[in-house]
Amino acid sequence: MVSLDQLVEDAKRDFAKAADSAALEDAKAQYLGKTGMLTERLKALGKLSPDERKSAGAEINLAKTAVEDALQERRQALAEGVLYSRLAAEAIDVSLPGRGQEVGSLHPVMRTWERVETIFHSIGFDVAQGPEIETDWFNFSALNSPENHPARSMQDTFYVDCNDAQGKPLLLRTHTSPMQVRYASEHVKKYANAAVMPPIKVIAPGRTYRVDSDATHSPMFHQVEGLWIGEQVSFADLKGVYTNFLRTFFETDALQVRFRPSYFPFTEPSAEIDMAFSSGKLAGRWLEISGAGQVHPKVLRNMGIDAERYTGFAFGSGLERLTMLRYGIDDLRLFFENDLRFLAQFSA
Ligand code: 2U9
Repeated sequence: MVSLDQLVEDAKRDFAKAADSAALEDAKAQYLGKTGMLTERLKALGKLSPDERKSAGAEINLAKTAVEDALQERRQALAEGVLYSRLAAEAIDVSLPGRGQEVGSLHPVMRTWERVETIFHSIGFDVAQGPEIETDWFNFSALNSPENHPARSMQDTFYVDCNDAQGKPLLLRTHTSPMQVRYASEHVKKYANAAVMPPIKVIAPGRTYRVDSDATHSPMFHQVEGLWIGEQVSFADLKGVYTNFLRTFFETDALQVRFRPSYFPFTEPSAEIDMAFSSGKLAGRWLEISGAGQVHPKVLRNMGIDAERYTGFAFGSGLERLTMLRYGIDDLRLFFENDLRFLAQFSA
């Protein structure tokens, strides 16, 4: 039978040989397990006399403690080995350039949208909201748009395969005017019993749709329209409000503005509004920017307004056009390509 010292040495050697914790536990079983060598020796103590048992027991327990210490030490060494190899495998190369966190920004057309709202809000205009899928009444008929007008044809308007209560197909709104018709009609109902109807002052910005797609037209585009109706609201007011809007929007009092006679079914008289910068690449060139006019009496009546008592003006402008002129953008398609090299230039 080997000596206890030899047994302890053997255990230490076997533990050191164990390459992982499973092998180590196997080695442990040979010494400390139920039938392990040290366990067997402890069991054999029973056959000794009480005196012999005491000293032999003490020696075996010393050896057992030594084996247990060696086991514990090896367990810790193996665990550290596992940890270190994991740390080495998962090492982060802190010298790599970071992925960065890019900051998003508003689309340039949305910046214009918000800018227009801020300007008109500052002179007391409300902002209307409304559906993009409209009825024939709100989009065309209420606005005095003739039954045979080309805007109403399948080639010019996106129709939806679904009829309204009048049996007419729903459509994607071709301008933001229906929002103002809805707004004004609600306003009239709200003040039906008042002695005087407070003025209607509202702008309607939003997405609009037309069957049109080329370098200068997109099937979806943005408009902002405005409406001011009250007692004695005149064409002179239109000229003042709109000229001031343009000068504020483009941040120059040197901007020239002119009103040229035109025609729209919903306004009478009607005008095209042109503007000219006084400096820069486009200096001195008249640029068409908006349409406008005094709201047609028929349109006023369609909204439930007494056209003898109240008058007012309306205007309409493309948000893409305002944006292109403000930032010097020369191609409409840039707005819809989602190219970050373009969009990131508006992230200020
Ligand atoms: C109501 C009554 C009248 C809105 C108006 C225009 C003139 C106009 C175009 C400008 C460029 C559309 O985006 S564009 O192609 N718009 O010229 N729009 S007056 O007239 C209204 C609106 C609502 C109740």
